[in-house]
Amino acid sequence: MLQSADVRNHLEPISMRPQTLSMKLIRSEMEQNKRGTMHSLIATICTITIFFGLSLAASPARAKESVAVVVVDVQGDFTTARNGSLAVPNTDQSYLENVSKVTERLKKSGLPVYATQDWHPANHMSFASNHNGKKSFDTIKLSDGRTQVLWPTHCLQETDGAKILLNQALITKVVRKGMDPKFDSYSGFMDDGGAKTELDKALKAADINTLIVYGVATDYCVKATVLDGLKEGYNVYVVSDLCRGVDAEASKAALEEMKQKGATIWNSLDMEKIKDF
Ligand code: VGL
Ligand code: ZN
Repeated sequence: MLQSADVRNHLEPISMRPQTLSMKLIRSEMEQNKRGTMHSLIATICTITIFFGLSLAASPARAKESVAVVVVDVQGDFTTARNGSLAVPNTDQSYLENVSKVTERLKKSGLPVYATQDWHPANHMSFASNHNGKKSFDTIKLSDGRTQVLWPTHCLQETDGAKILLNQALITKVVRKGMDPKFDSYSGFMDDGGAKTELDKALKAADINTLIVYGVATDYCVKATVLDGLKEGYNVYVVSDLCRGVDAEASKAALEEMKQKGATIWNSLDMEKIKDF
């Protein structure tokens, strides 16, 4: 015979069922609400992800270019326009006007313009006059095995021939090189002894990661500056119709080497190409 307590014990689970059910219903409703919230949260996250994914796809996944112009050694002594002592072929007045016109356009578009300047003391090792029995364009072997071309005296500090032939107002900063009599310095970044100029520091301080380079001479200072720029990690664009070389064949080979090593060679400057830099 069942005692009332036993009955209660026996029945209690049953009597609780309706309550449990309704609680379960409430709970499942709450869970559905929670799930709803979760769903809209996931949907939002998806939307944001897709949006950013698409905008990343639209602009390639690379750091935005911060661009500077580097005009290499556009100085009197390197030009026929000024009867320079080391005049590079085809550097007449129309070349200078073209360089000025394009540089002005770039400057007006907001880009800083760095101009390198060959700036030698009279006792510079690259001058033929400082080597007994040697004449201009002879070569000598240096003690470390490198070959050095001997040049006519050029770009002597404080002389007209050393002047940069660009409107001063266009130039953000002049970077001088070749002041150490012991080392030549074709590169705007450093001399042959490895001593750095101010260029890299100035560009880094201005957060520049991309260079547009042109000037003289294609086969010497432009080449060396471009190759060092690539080594330093810059994206480098060379505007070949604004470059002039000492030797035509060597200049062609120099442009090829710049390209091989990662520079982009533009035949001419197209402002359209740089508008989304
Ligand atoms: C350069 C020879 C000697 C140049 C400078 O600017 O390319 N060439 N010094
Ligand atoms: Zn020089």
